[in-house]
Amino acid sequence: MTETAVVEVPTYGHYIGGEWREARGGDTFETLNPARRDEVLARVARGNEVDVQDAVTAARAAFPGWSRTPMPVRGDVIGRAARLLEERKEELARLMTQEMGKVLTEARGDVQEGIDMAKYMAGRSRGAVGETVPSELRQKRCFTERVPLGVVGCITPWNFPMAIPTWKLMPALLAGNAVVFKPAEDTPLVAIRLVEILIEAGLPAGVLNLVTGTGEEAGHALVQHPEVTAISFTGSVEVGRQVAVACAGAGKRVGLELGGKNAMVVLADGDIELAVDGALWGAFGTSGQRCTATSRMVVERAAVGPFTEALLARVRQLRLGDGLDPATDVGPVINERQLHRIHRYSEIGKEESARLLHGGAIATAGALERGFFYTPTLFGEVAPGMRIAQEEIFGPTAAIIPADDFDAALAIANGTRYGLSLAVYTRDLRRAMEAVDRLEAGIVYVNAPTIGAEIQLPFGGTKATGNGHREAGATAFDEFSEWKTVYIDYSGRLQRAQIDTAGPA
Ligand code: UN1
Repeated sequence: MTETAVVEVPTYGHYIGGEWREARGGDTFETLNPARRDEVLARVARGNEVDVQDAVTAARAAFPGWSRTPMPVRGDVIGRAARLLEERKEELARLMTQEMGKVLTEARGDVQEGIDMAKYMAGRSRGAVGETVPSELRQKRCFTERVPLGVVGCITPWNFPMAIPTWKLMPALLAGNAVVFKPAEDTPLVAIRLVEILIEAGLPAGVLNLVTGTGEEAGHALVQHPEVTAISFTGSVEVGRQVAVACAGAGKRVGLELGGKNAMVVLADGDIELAVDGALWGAFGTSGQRCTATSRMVVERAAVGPFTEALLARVRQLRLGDGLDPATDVGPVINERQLHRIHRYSEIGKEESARLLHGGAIATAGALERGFFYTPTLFGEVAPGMRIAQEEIFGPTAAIIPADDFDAALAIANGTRYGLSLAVYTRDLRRAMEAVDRLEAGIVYVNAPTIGAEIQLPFGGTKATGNGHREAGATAFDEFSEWKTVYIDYSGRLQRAQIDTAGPA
């Protein structure tokens, strides 16, 4: 007798005010494995404005106590979270591959980026947070310090389900804020694990609240809520602009980390083999689903032939598959909607008469049909103004754009609305430095692809990529704190600045 196995799918709630609970409306949604769409990993609470209200109320109540907790004590919590992340790195990476699709080595890197950020912030908790500045008056001290904002809403994307939440949560919490965290609906499980770790590390109830759900419901309610002082958002330009408008209307501070259309400039004097290694990793790592992905290769005309030939040979060898399989080079893309969006761009490229060198199709061979797999796609003879050279595709699609010379290559690299990450490959130091000066982006690489940012440096972009904020690095607190300037006059008399300033004694 055969029986159909009934697989029990675990259910997860929101974490509000120190307890796990169902959505008030009782609604849930499913999170699934993009390598096998029929594999439902869990059912998760689907939050709406009532849940967000509960979370904000809990955060407001916890804020005074947490903001007055000494920073090194807050840092100890983050430090313990770093150790727990490290202990559970492998388990977290595997979960991430199952939920998001990126290959296991990259998932380990994503978790490692979270560990790095937690360690860095724990260390910073004992560092200086302001400066002492001389007064023009005698017996007067002036200094600055940082104060938290209040309740901060952190809205994160699915492509770096651990790294990006830690870029936001760790500095926001360390600065003394209470947080409402709304992770992407495609990757709630990794977010739930991160919240569990922060609770285990000793975060008091209400300081961190998790509301899972969609951007339209939970995200929207968080952005609109009058008692949320600031929003930190990473996602698309389109949604980011809506978030910015809503925040402007409510007088709310907002940090935006949006899209990219990153380019590597390959000059004819560069190490072509090295550039090909970089292009392959930059364009097809994480199936191209990075805001930093190298989606354009701007190649000096003399090098176009050898570069294209070598890259094409490597692209042809890329193996698609489940990210848990060590033989896989490129995992699935996140969901069906993205799969079709990526495919639409292949059609657009062909309509624009770019030359399709490889791919351009949804992959359906064998087991791939069960998941959301897209063939690594390479276009040649792409003109800088084409849509495939201007719009963020967020998939395994790259465009080779020939350039007449160095100046033309830099102009093409700079010629999009984005400004996240740009790279140059050259052996000529003068041209490398000239490119560093002239490339218009928040991050510039020399002889390395456009991906690979490290957490101890500022991360973010210019132009439509952001709104001036930088995450991580020495700038990590800027988004999550206010400056307070303190003047202490111990002269015992009224001293008027700009008026009573005396000459030398
Ligand atoms: C992103 O693409 O959203 O530099 C973040 C990198 C990673 C972070 C990427 N360290 O590619």
